[in-house]
Amino acid sequence: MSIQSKHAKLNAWVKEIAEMTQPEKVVLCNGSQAEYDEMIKICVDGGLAIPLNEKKRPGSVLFSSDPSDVARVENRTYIASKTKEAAGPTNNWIDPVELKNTLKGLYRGCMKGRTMYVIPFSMGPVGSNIAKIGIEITDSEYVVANMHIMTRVGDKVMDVLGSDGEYIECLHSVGKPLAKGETDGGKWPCAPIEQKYISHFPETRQIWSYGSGYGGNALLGKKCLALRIASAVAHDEGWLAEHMLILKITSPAGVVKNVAAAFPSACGKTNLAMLIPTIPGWKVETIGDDIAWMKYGEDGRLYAINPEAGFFGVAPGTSDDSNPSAMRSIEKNTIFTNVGLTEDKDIWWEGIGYDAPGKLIDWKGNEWVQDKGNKEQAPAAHPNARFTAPAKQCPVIAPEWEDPKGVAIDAILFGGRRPSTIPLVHQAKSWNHGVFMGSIVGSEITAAALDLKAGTIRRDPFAMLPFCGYNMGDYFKHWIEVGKKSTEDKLPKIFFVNWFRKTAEGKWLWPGYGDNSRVLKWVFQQCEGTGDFVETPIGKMPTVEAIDRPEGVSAEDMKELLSVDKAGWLKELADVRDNHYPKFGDKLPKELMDFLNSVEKALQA
Ligand code: SAT
Ligand code: MN
Repeated sequence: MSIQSKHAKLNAWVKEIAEMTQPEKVVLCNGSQAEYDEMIKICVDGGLAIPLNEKKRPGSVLFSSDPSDVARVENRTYIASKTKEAAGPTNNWIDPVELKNTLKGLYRGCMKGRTMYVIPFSMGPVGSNIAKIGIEITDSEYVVANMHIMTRVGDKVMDVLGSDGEYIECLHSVGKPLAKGETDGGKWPCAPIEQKYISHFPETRQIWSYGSGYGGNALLGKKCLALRIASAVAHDEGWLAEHMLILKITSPAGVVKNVAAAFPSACGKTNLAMLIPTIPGWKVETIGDDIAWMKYGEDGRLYAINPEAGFFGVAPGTSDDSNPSAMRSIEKNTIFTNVGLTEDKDIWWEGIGYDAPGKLIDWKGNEWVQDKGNKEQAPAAHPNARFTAPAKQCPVIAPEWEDPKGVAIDAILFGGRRPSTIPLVHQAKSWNHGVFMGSIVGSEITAAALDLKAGTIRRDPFAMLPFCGYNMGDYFKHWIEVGKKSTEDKLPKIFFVNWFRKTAEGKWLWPGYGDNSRVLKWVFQQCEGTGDFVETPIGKMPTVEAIDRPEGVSAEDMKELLSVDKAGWLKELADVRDNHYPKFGDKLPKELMDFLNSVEKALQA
């Protein structure tokens, strides 16, 4: 069983995998609308998907996954480089030979009773010299349909691949073979947790994923290729593959700046990328909401592309208030996963901006009636429920979002959920100081990963902790090396933001969402050299008047948001010194230790 493409190496690989996994048949995906429709029809006919109300939500469907398969699984995610040192202290490592043996055991016969799909896809505009081609083999129609939205799939990719083009091998199975005559019976297919393996072989640029059908575990173009494998490629080739949104901001005078921003999963990257400014005359447009690939242009500036073609966004909390552009993006042709279903076959989730209209079916398939008095009520939508929507449906998508040369980046932001200590915004004094800031990012844990305790703070350097495909110490060094290839005047300015400050009583100090434009305005001004700022031990900070105060934020609050909490910072840095940096041993660049020492000293002065 194989395919008859022009690419002999691909044909041979497909044949080898088909022999191992033993599917019913093999299909080479062409990326057409008819193919997408057929995938959806197979899922609907099999009881895995529910078509939504054609009048309210045309072309859209709802999937509900198995309760064991609702998010990325970090403790089942592996970087299988030849040595443990190459994977580094922050990744799970297994010897690649051993892991391949284990996986081959699992893959043997795993597609029995299913169709094996071969998906040629491009991360980045097809044919762009920044783009990379992947081939995902999968036995999941859900994956094929999602890949159609999230990447560029099909014949046009095969054309670029030609007869000997390079591609990244991405092998995926849900890990649930079917016996003769057996069907899924409407149950989301996946393997038990201890059989899930999200495996990466950075040296041979391969991805082998087994046992999960959800999100980043299964849509292998996203975190697996565009971050874990791409970060390793970028390290070797001298560019950056980052967990960053890209936005374009235009001032009332018509001046444009492009901003890339790294936040851990489920910290509001999609909301920031689609922000509607609350300050008159300013405009924000979206280029990407999750991943940025950045390379130097001939002018010594960093240019970024969004390698994806869609949004895989967190549904709960998305509303006309928090993100009207996302709400417009998901009006049609959208795949919803693990949200609530209304009686008239529309979707609903916690924080959608209105009460549940009558009786729902929750994400687990049970009847659900909203009980607002009951704070303990289990939610109708899983907290990591998602929408998959084409980026081109976003009303604020920037015209240059598919420009193959990318956009020149003026500023890079780091951030996380930090209820205390970290001010609303501060700016690095230099590129390397910015690398120091990125290296100590910490955030309160969210629901985007299954196996972590929500609510506690963990260090998530550059928001890449679960996504860096090699030794994080080498990754820090790589950022420093990248900076050496240009000069401070051309490099993006680096900022650290925190929308998530709370008072001791637990009240938000900053309204966030559209009001974050006030911080972006200061970032813009700093790039222009027109912002008002003061030098502090932790970096440059806006004067209290430099940021327009939003309604509901008192002058007192503003002062607290923009002050340096010396005691808090000294505790923060002590934690970095005692618990974070030691993990990297002699891989920790000296430059970062120097910043730790000098910032600490300045705070003590
Ligand atoms: O499941 S994904 O990895 O695609 C989403 C996320 O964790 O950001
Ligand atoms: Mn993400």
